[in-house]
Amino acid sequence: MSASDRPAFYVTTAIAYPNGAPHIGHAYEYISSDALARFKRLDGFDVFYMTGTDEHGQKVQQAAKAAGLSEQEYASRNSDVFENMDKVLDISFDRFIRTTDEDHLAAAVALWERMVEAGDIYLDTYGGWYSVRDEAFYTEEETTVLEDGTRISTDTKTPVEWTEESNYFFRLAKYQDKLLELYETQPEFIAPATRRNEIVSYVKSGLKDLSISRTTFDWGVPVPGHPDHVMYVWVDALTNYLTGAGFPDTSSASFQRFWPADLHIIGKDISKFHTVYWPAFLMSAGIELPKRVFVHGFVTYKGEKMSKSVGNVVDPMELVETYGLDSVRFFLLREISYGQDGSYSEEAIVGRINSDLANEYGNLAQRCLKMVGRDFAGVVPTPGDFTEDDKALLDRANGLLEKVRGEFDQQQIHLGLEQLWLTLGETNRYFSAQAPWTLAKSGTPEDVAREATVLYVTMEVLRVVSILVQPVIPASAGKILDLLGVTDRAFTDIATPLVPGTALPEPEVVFPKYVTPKQ
Ligand code: ME8
Repeated sequence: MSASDRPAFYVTTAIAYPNGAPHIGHAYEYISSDALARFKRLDGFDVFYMTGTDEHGQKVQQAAKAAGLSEQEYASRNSDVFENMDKVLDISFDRFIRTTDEDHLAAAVALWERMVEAGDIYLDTYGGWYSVRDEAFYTEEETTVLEDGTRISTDTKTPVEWTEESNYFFRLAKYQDKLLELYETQPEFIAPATRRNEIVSYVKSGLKDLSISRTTFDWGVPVPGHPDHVMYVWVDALTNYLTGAGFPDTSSASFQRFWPADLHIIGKDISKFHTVYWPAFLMSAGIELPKRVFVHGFVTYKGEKMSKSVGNVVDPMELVETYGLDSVRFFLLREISYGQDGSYSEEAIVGRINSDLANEYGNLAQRCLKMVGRDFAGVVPTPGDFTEDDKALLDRANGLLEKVRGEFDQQQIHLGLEQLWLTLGETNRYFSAQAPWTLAKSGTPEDVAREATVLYVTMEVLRVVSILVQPVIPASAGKILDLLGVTDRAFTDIATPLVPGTALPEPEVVFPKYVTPKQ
């Protein structure tokens, strides 16, 4: 099927501030959205998956100054670090966007002009408590003064400074009712539901117009016609999702195909920007709204927030070095309920590697395939009639696609994995109960025929599970599929069972147990 025959699916991550090295929270967002993108591709969609870096604003400008580099140079260097990490993590992005890209500047200007045309932008003088770290203004009531006299944002604990300037404003208050109507009529617009409830009460409590330009620094997109102002970094940043689809050329094939975006994946600290400001900007500009914003939780280290000062910041590259890429990908997606906060620890990751990957999956494949090698000349054995137990297990495997798809379509990645591992658990119990090694030992023609059936059934379940787990652990699922002699790996191929007589490669261990090195 050519791309144009397949339904389109546009999924994005937040674009990171390249003002430092990527951390495990970034890696988590990329790995989880990558699993969702890969799932859709295998499920027959023409996927456009975008990630990138958010390079303008005071935060990046200050970091560049501190590093003694120009903003452009500094942003480029760090953006490359992010892009390189994506490659190490096997993130299957179709575009890595940078907000300094030429086409993005044109998109940001076009969005601004549309909001001006709608009469939603005006000039006013404004004073407020600005947090550079959050790139956000706070009202007096939203701040707290510490004992040493520093004022911070009560919510995010970041320092704020009184900032007064003549700014352009966006008529956000005007969109309050329209936004509430959106949440009401399209409840799936914000997920999980707890996040939607938070946003609904936030908007109900009243929206103020939003300051959307700055004159106190110049590292940003110049406001059209008023180059003494640069756009507020969030106006520029959010527009990246439109740029990716080909905006401002709304009649282009890509825009027609991929806009509105199907899914924005973001973390919980930026839900307001994506579910209040962003739809309001788009309503003003007369552009269709994205279909869904899914808000994931934060990754903590043993339940504690990671911070440079505490010294518990986990470098994702180091984790991959220690445990292997697929183990890290699997751990993050299986351990943490997607949409909630979750914690990382060495013990937890080793536990997942050894129980879920090495024992339940790898060892089952290894035991089964070794017997196929030894007793059936290394070709897929020919099954006899299926017993009730065989049929029950095969039916279960055949029903997996629908169940796992149901979970992935709601971004419940952990529950999709749960389905696969429940089935592996069931298959391990089946394998022990059928004891094919005893059948092999007896050696009678009936027992050997039965052994062939048991091994075939086990291989069939492994085939289906491996096809379905590819989005999460692409390389290792691929290796198991190689060992099973499976070349057709899309979800539509699940319906086509293994062909008896297919020659198999020499079995090998795909998931070794992790042994913690002695200190
Ligand atoms: O917010 N666990 O960039 P950013 C999980 N440039 N996710 C985390 C996390 C953690 N501990 N810490 C951060 C920005 N994140 C803006 C986005 S989008 C138009 C502009 C997530 O580098 C965070 O929630 O601070 C966000 O989704 C992403 O990492 C990038 O954060």
